[in-house]
Amino acid sequence: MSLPTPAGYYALDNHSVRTFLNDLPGMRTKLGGAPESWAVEEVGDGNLNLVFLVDGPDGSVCVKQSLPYVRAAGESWPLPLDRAFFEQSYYGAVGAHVEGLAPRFYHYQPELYAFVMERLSPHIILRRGLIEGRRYPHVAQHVGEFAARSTFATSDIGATIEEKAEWTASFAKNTSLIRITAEVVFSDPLSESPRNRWTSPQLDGLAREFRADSALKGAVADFGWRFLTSGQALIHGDLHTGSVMVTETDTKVMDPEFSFVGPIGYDVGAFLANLVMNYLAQPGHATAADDRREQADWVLDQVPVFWNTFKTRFLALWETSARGDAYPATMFANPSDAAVLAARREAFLDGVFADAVGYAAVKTIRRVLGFAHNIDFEWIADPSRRAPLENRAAQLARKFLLEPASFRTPEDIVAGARAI
Ligand code: ADP
Ligand code: SR1
Ligand code: MG
Repeated sequence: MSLPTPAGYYALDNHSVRTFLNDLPGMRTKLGGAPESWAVEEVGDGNLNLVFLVDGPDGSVCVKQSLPYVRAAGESWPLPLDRAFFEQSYYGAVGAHVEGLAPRFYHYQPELYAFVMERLSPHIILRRGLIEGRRYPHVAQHVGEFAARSTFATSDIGATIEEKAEWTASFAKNTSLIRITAEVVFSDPLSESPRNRWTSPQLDGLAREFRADSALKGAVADFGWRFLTSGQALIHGDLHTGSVMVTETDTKVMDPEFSFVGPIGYDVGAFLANLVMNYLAQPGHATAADDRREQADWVLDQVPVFWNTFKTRFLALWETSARGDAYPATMFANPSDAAVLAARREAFLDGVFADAVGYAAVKTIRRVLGFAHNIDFEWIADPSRRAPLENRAAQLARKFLLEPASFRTPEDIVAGARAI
């Protein structure tokens, strides 16, 4: 049963979304014409929400609304509506820092748990583009830039104690989605959970073996603890390739409903993991005309591009825009302090990288053995072709977790992915 909904809430449909927008003067002007003339399509293909694209003669918008349950599971998995509040709060908190890299935000309607944003067009979801064999020359740099700017600006290096406390307190209430992550990403996949699924029977042995691997479970649990307790910055919380929309030249990061003050490496690791999974899945999308080897190589090459952009931009912001209370400039005012501060900055970024590798591993295992899989693998229709590729991803993830000393640089990740 889905949860009782508060007064004033109703789930929008293709008809009522017109009335909703027509009653918002700014939106009526933006779309132009009469509501009956607007083209409306519900395109939600995510796990949780309704998403409407509305096109009028003068413009377009996108409306996203929470449902009182997990869309991918149906009403048997109730879910509070407040994720829309946190998604729009995230845009409010980081929007100015990630100008051009996220959709423009227009309006939040609290009682409907719905908001209106820029309709991205002709953008498509990055994951789909990569599966189709397309390349996006700027995307790894753009997402690295987004991750650096959003996390730096909301960390104790880029923001004051008082500012960060506001985000920490407010986003700590995003408990429904923090719980979903704690369960479906960290604990379920290596437990006996009725929500888990995998390519069966091919991967039955893998699922059993992973659930019996105490060392692996210990490592995942350590990262689960860090996820819940490392309040380093306001993070997106779900920064996979399905949360990025692209054209050849433009990149927009969207869907930040899982945001909260957590570990920076969780965002970085999410994107890394999804590049590596796409790389490993490419042979499953090969055709007689295209063996996908070049595409796979290109995707894997984006791992260092993404990390190096993130690191360079984070360090540059630290140099120019540190106004927070951690590593305060006043404490490192002597010229002789410079080398120590530079070493501390390097060590901090090394720590983010080590975290990212661990989170990447956890997020890979959940896509093979947990509730929510990704289309990189799911769209390989033949299970006997899909299973070995998923198995490779899981084995690589196990190495990331159990042999962390072997994965200290993005080149180590590239080498590990090629070798698996
Ligand atoms: P969920 O939170 O349920 O995962 P998403 O935010 O991922 O939903 O959105 C689902 C789909 O809606 C995306 O895959 C994308 O195709 C489409 N979409 C979402 N936001 C926009 C937007 N601003 N412009 C155009 N399409 C969008
Ligand atoms: C129950 S929802 C599972 C997943 O969907 C979202 O995209 C997040 O990745 C979440 O973990
Ligand atoms: Mg979502």
